[in-house]
Order: sequence, then structure tokens, then C-alpha cells
Amino acid sequence: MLNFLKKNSDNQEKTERCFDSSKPVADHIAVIMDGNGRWAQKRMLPRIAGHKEGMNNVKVITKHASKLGVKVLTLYAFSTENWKRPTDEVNFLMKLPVDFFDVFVPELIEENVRVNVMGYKEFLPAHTQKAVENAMEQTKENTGLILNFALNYGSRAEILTAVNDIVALAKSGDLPDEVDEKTFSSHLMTASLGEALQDPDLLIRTSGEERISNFLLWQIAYSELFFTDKYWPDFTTTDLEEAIGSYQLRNRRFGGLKDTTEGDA
Ligand code: V07
Repeated sequence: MLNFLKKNSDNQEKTERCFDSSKPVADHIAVIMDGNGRWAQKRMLPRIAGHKEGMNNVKVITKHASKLGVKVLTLYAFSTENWKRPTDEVNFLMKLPVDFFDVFVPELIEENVRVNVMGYKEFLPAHTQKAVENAMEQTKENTGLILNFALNYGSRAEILTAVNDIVALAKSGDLPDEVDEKTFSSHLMTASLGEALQDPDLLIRTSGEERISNFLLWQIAYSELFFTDKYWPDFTTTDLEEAIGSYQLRNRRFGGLKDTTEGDA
């Protein structure tokens, strides 16, 4: 009897969490694409095979997000901490933007996707920088989904860069006495997305970890968080719809008002 009740309530929860095409989708979705190495190890493959599979999934999820009407997809591709990984793995990762450019950019152009890259690009190898520049240049006229890669990105470093930029402005006498949220945000890397799209509505992390790991700390102040045990290469378009469905359900609890105060008393 108890089991029956439990099953019933699980089913109900699943139905409620379903994507609803009549409700607004999350405009800006950020993803921590975790679990590529573990996906490979589970299959007795080298970790780099997981990264390659993860890259293929970027294309699949981007296309589906674009179809659903998502405006920005921000993907954590390489963190400032990832340099500590074995040299061979880092070298392989640094080639992925090149591969991605060759294999997927023509398809994404057809899909009207614009590629943007934020992060400390100047520290990337020359061939990676070139691929990034090409991807951004060749898609700059596109007006559809913005595929925003965080590459050599770290949120604390981003915040400190913003502080230092503001200090430099203040020294040159170019700043009002007080810095407000809007001014501060305009110095963050997400400012390149345009004023309305800087903060993610929904943050997804795959692979079972429930941490933020130095990703968009300022920008996720009001974001809904969605964690799944699936490894990134196994994360499907249905999983994306489930994450958006969960966002739509939680958003509905605020009565359709854009809530910017903590707690929902
Ligand atoms: C990377 C594939 C996705 C899973 C997570 C880590 C590995 C796409 C890019 C990329 C970046 C910039 C760009 C075009 C493509 C990428 C890295 C790793 C370093 F302009 N996937 N992907 N870059 N992975």
C-alpha cells in the first residue's frame, strides 16, 4: 500500500516536471558539463574519448535548446583550475575548439547560432585562440541562440578583474562615488551577452556533484539550480526538457512574477 502510494506520487512528480511548451522557457541556461572522464572510464576508454563524446553532445543539446527557443546557452568548457590536469589531457582539450569549429560551425551557422567565448583567452594556445576567433567571427551576424563558451574562465578571477578595472577607472577620475550592481555587472565577462541576458535563469550540473565550482558566482544569485546524476555525454534532449520543466514548475510557484527577493513567504 505504501509502495503503491509512493509510486503514484513519483509519477505525479514526473508528470508535473514535464516540459510545457505553452509556458516560457528559461531564456539563459548555464551548464557545468561534468562527468566526461567518468563516462569514458566506465567504458574502459581513455578520458579523452569522454571529452570527444561530450563535444558531440554540445552540438545535440545546442540544436535542441535552439529549437525550444532558449536565447543563451552558457557552457563551462574549461576552468582556470583545469590547467592542473595531465598535460596530454590539457593538450587534447585545447584542440577541441579547433575540431568543433571544423565539424560543427557550418551546421550551427545553418541553425542561426552565434558563438561567443568568454574567459582569459590570451592564455590559450595560438591554435585554440584562432579557432575561437574564427567561430565568433563566422557566426557574428547570426541572430538566433547565443552559444556562449566559458573557456579558461573562473568566477573569482572575473570578479577581481572587474574590481581592478573599476579601481583603474576611479584613479583616472572617471567614476561616480558609488558602484551599483548595474555598473559592477557591466565589468563582468557576461556583459558581452547584452543587458537583458547576463544572469542565467537556470543552472544545470551533470554527474551528481552539487557544487558551483567557481562558475558565474555573481550571476547565479537568483538562478534555479538543477542537478542530475547523468554524465554529460549521457545527458539527452529529454533531460534538457526535464530541467526546463522543473524550472517552469518552480517559476510558477512565484505566481509568474519575476521574484528578486529571497524566500517566498
Ligand atoms: C570542450 C567538450 C564538452 C564537454 C566538456 C569539456 C570538453 C566545445 C568547445 C569549444 C570552445 C570554444 C569554441 C568552440 C568550441 C570546447 C573545450 C572543451 C576546451 F569556440 N567543447 N569543448 N572547448 N569539451
